[in-house]
Order: sequence, then structure tokens, then C-alpha cells
Amino acid sequence: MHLHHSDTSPDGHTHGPNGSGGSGGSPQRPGGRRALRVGLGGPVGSGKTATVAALCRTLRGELSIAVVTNDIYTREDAEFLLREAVLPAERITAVQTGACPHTAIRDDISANLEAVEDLEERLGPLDVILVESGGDNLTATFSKGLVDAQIFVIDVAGGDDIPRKGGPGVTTSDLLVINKTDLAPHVGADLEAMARDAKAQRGDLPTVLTAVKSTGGITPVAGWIRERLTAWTACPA
Ligand SMILES: Nc1nc2c(ncn2[C@@H]2O[C@H](COP(=O)(O)OP(=O)(O)O)[C@@H](O)[C@H]2O)c(=O)[nH]1
Ligand SMILES: [Mg+2]
Repeated sequence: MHLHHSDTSPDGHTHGPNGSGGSGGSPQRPGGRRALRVGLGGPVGSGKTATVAALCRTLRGELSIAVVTNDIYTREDAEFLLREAVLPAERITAVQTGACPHTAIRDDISANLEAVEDLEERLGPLDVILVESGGDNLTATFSKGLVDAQIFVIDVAGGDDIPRKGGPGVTTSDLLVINKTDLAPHVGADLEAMARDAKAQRGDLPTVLTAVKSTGGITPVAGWIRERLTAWTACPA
């Protein structure tokens, strides 16, 4: 399922550790741990691919990153990431999930696990692998056998009552991203109410309200990834 578009970044640049490619050149990860696997779930259109793209752009200079996308019938998310040149092509793998995107991340995770393991084998020690789900409804969460942490992305245009409605993505994800805050005035979304409802549903679990496409909008999400990676690396394998 690997997309063989080119062997170098489409923009012709190398991107820090991600530009090195191959399995020989990368240093061993501290402590010898495998890459931190982070799932991104949430409804179609909430901004999962935009979040993946922004994370890659922000972190690729300091971390070795790869991405697995899950599309229902197409490879559109992977194609978008390739066009945007967020990472060299060999670091992006598409899994086609058929009709049930939640099945591929929760029940029959074999295609995704294979994609993740293949990336690590091909590219040498990686720091982070981002796995984007095909997008579903509010109930889709990742199997703990596939990812070590999960981000759930919803957006203000989907309705400001979504945090109140709960569901496992909203209540149990390791990070809740309430995206597209720039649209709040246009859709009449009450951001304070969304933040309050999220807090009531999630207790101490973190939530960020942001617009990942705006300048600096990805900063809190990138910060969270760095923290998780530090904790992951420090924890004995
Ligand atoms: N206004 C606004 N649009 C956004 C933002 N993030 C994503 N989008 C747009 O929302 C649409 C869906 O985003 P996408 O990342 O493909 O959603 P996905 O289906 O969850 O992967 C695209 O047109 C994006 O450009 C944001 O922060 N603000
Ligand atoms: Mg997407």
C-alpha cells in the first residue's frame, strides 16, 4: 500500500531527521524503544488530516516521523499529504479500509499494524508514527494494540453540543482537540460552553480549543506530542 510517488520530498527539500531516509543512517532511539504510535480519530471533516499535516511541518525538523492514513475507498488523505510535501513520500503509507473505518482501527487492526511495523523496519528508528483514522462518528476509538495514545478531533462547525453528547472519543481520548475555533463567530458556536462541557466529560484529561490551520494553531498539539514522547522514552520498555 506504500505510495511510490518519488523517493524524495516533492518540494525537493530534506527535512531534518526525516530527510535522511534509509535504515542505516538514523541514530538509535534513546532506551531502544520503538516509535510512539499516536492515533487521530474523529468525525469526517473535523480536521484530522490538517492536524497531521501541521504536526509534520512543526515537528519534522526535530523528530523522525511517519504517517499511516486510513481512507474508506481512496487514498485521498495520503495524496493530500504528499501534495503538500509534509514528509518525504516514503514516510506516508495509505491503508484502504473498505466500508468500516472503525473496524480497521479497533477490531481487525492487522492491516494498520503491518503498515506501522513496515514503516519502522524500512525507515529505521522512528520517534513518532501518526495513524489517521478514516473518520466515522463519535464512537470510533483505536485499539490499544495499535496505538499508545489517541487524539480525538472534533470541530466547532459540527455543533457546539458535541462535547456535551460525550461518546468514547470525547470522554476517553488522551487529548481532545476542538478544532476550527476561527469559524465560531460564523456558525454561532459557544466556545466557553464547549470548553465547559469537555471539562465535565473528561475530568483531568486535556482539551485544546484551536484552529490548526491558523498560524501557531498546532502549537499546543505539538507540545502535547513532545510531552508524550518524553514520557514514552523515559518509561522502561
Ligand atoms: N476554517 C478552518 N478550516 C479547517 C481547519 N482545519 C481544517 N479545516 C478544513 O476542514 C476541511 C476538512 O479538513 P480535513 O483535515 O480534511 O478533515 P478530516 O476529514 O478530519 O481529515 C478542509 O477543507 C480543511 O481545510 C481550521 O482550523 N479552520
Ligand atoms: Mg482526513
